[in-house]
Amino acid sequence: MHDDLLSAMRQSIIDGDPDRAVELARRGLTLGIAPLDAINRGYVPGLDYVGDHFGKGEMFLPDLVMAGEAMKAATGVLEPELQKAGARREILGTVVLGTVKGDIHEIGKTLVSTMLSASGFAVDDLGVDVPFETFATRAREIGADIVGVSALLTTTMTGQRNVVESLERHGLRPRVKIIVGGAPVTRAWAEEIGADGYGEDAVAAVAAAKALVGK
Ligand code: B12
Repeated sequence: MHDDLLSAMRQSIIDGDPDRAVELARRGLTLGIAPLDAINRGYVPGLDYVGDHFGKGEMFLPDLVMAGEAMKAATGVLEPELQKAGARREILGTVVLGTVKGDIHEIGKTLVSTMLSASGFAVDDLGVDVPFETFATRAREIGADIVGVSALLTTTMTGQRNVVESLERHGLRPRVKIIVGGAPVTRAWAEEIGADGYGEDAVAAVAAAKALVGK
């Protein structure tokens, strides 16, 4: 169902066309496509295509930048819809979330943030390129239950280990739990660095967070 629309969404990312991506997102909502389906089955395959071709040297940095801009434009339309589901719920827990230092990838982290709030978590989103220590200082300040660390580069995922160590140094472990994610991150990596949870996508991130607060 809606295969043509989903493949047009994918193409709008490959073309790096924010206006088209927004128009298709609005059309998707009108047709009753679930926002998360539009993201995961429409737009993300476009990002994967651009990422693969960039990796092979067949697409270039401007293509990556424009694909990212188109994706942000589409999620700008879809995320408020995801958010609505979370209105007026009991708070399940507080999460400090960010993309680790040296890394400016924000799309997946922001999607995780939206899905966590839509599921009843209070989320303090620190943004991107977040210094290791900031996760710990913020978690202490607001009495967070969980710290979530995103990394999209093999060179920055090692920073997730620094965040775990920083929380230990601040005496916040094991009370404050840590979840990690991002394209190169695996469950095995999460275990190796001593994180408590891992999520391969935003839905799994919510499941991991709920398990850690016992819900
Ligand atoms: C868009 C994009 C960009 C955009 C980002 C725009 C933005 N505003 O975010 C821009 C142009 C800035 C960019 C820059 C670069 N990029 Co880039 N980028 C991508 C691309 C195509 C898509 C990433 C994305 O948004 N995916 C969609 C989201 C929804 O998925 P996600 O991020 O994986 O997030 C999901 C899960 O991972 C998980 N998750 C994410 N975070 C968290 C956190 C927690 C706690 C949990 C539980 C779960 C979780 O849930 C999310 C939602 O489902 C990827 C390729 C790819 N397919 O991943 C390359 C990619 C990540 N980039 C890459 C590279 C090399 C770069 C650059 C170094 C390029 C350069 N030469 O400058 C720079 C690095 C800049 C920096 N210092 O960070 C490489 C990384 C290679 C590697 N192994 O390290 C990739 C894989 C492309 C490739 N094949 O070569 N990039």
